[in-house]
Amino acid sequence: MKHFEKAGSLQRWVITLFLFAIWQAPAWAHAFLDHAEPRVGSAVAQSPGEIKIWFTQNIEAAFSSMEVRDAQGKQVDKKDSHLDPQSKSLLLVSVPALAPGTYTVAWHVISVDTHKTQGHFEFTVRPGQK
Ligand SMILES: [Cu+2]
Repeated sequence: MKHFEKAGSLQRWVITLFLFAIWQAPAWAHAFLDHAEPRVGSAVAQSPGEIKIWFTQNIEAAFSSMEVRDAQGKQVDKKDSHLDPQSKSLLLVSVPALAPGTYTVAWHVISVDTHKTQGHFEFTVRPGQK
């Protein structure tokens, strides 16, 4: 009896792993935020000049962009979001000197396999921050 219980739990484990693999597979082909500069949720002492987001895979320049909004929801970036010429997984946008406050970076991209993803994150400009 014990033997069968063991086999059963192993079987469940294998099935769980299998389902997880199937469920994960499409996500491997999507472009998600890998890391950003300024870092997601971080506070920086000075206005960054530009925002950079690295994605987990290459994205389509024509269908990918990001925008930066202040706490009032006003768009503050220079509307020049573009792919880095050297890296098709790095999206950039310029910003003027940002006043102290919290900013939201919203991005939506289409990866080279045509899948659409989007997201947003915040960072704060806080003079005196080390
Ligand atoms: Cu995909």
